[in-house]
Amino acid sequence: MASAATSQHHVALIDRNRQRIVLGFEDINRDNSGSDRDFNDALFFVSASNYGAISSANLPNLGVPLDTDGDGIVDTDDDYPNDPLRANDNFAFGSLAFEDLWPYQGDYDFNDVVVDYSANLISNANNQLVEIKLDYNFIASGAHRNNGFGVQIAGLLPSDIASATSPQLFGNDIQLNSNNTEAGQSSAVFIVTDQVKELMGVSRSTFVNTIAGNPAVASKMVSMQIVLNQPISMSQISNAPFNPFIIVDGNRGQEVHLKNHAPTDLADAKHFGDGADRSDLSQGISYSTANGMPWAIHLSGLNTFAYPKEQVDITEAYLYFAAWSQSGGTQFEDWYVNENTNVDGSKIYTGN
Ligand SMILES: [Ca+2]
Ligand SMILES: [Ca+2]
Ligand SMILES: [Ca+2]
Ligand SMILES: [Ca+2]
Repeated sequence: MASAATSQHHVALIDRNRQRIVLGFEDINRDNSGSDRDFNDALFFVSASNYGAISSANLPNLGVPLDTDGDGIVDTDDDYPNDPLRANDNFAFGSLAFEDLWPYQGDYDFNDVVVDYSANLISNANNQLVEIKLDYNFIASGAHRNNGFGVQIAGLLPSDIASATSPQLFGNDIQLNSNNTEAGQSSAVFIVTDQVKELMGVSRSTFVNTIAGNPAVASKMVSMQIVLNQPISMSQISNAPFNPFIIVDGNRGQEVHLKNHAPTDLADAKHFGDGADRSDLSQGISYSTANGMPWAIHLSGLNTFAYPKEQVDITEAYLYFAAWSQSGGTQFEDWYVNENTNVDGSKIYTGN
């Protein structure tokens, strides 16, 4: 006869992932040296047509971490524990600033559109992309013009998109497909708004948050949800912010992109090479002056670029901006970090 401590020869465990009870038996007296006490000499499971009817509160867990949605990612690692199609958030954020007089350098104040972004690339249990969430927070628009803003995601076709949030449109210049991608584009393009100033609730003639002492205008957030028809490899698309651009003053063909980012299919090619622009699209060179100066900048991981005051040339506010640009971004990478020696604070917009 086994002692009280060793009399048990049967265990009942709950397998919450498969929604059943597992019964295990040890078939040799546990006080006998021949007993390996592995409790697997006979295994049964008990299932019920209504799992919720089983009282399992007192049953130990089988030892397998809980995976409620059964997608193979345990709950503690699953950002969407109740959604088998989604598993992980992949966040990136930064700030974008545009100069709108391309192909001319203009006043070069880089505050004609200033917009912060947060991107979330949502992947499934196979690390494939299933959805993109984009938040754009419009900060400033110091311009005579009412510019628009959009983003091309190279690697995604318009037909890859199941649905996208409707853009904030105020005019009639933008044509959309039924899934809210822009019509006439070979890559997926999402217009966020055609008129930043209308979006921010100000008149066309208002310079938004660039002139010291003028009334501040609240920033305006636009959230975009882009759902794919089928999961795709994460490597099929580039990293955020993808290929953002402004549309200048309702002229759909007039786009301004980050340096060496391609124009979309709807960009008017006739201005490449005009003014200060020395684009050579066949060489992948675009929106660049002869010495490598851009018309748009992206600062990864930064919340709101401290942009110049209205009509202040960025090279006078940030003393190493030109050297950074002309080096192709390899030197003075911290040109925008305020260390007193590289920034003229009197030329940065602070609201007053
Ligand atoms: Ca899961
Ligand atoms: Ca999940
Ligand atoms: Ca400007
Ligand atoms: Ca400006």
